Amino acid sequence: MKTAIVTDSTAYIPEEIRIEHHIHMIPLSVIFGNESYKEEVEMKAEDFYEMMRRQKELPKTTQPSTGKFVELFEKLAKDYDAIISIHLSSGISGTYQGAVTAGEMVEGIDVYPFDSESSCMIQGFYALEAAKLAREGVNPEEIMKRLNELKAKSWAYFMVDDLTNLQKGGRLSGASALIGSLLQVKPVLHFVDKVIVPFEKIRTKKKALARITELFEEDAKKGTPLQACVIHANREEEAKAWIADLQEKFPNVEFTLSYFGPVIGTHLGEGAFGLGWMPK
Ligand code: MYR
Repeated sequence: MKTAIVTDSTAYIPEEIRIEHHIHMIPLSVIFGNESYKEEVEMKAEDFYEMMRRQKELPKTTQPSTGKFVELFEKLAKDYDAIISIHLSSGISGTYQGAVTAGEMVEGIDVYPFDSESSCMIQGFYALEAAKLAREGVNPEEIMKRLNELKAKSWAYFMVDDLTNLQKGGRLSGASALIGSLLQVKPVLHFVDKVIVPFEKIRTKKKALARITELFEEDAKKGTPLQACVIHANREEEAKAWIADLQEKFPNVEFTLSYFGPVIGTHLGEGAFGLGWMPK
């Protein structure tokens, strides 16, 4: 049984790692005015933040079309028996639904869409785990079971420098009065039932990062071996310093440095940070 692993660009798995693990990637796009760029292919994070800073209008983002999914799945059907397609939360993007619809349209291959209910490197960890199991010849149902087990024990908290982008892009859920009261602070955010909601109202960035570290610590001290990722929106040096600090406190945890690329960066804005983790 040969299973292909597909994920979308918002997992932000670097190209060389995708190639090494035979992970197929379908890009979402970011749109500036009339120009659309496939992220990770035509637009990299390095260029994106500078471009966003220069524009008055916020860029927009789009999911891959169902046609692009069909094209990819039909190509994979020539070499594989099944596909596991791992995507950003269905509560913030139609990408997962695109994979579901295309999976129903394509013949000759079984497609198993997986809703990460999160995004970024958390989604990347699922794709890497699925790729490892597929390489070992584990069947797709078992791989899906493992991914669902990991999902039940995975966490992600993040903070943005400014809530405006999230609010304007319509990706912040919760009572509007509460959201209004958050605009001047640095709330910690997380996913609940696939959508982004405020977790706690925190006044400063320093305190927000400390609170996220504390939430991680509560889980890490239970002793389950963990893998974790620190994710940043164009703040690599600060993210590296945070990882160094975390690594010193939690020497048994495997930390990965990752980034919010153009599509997620459009909604979170520059200066956002996140910490995600799950069992190893
Ligand atoms: C689309 O246009 O379909 C893409 C919409 C993407 C919305 C992104 C919202 C922010 C996600 C934050 C993820 C943080 C994970 C740690």
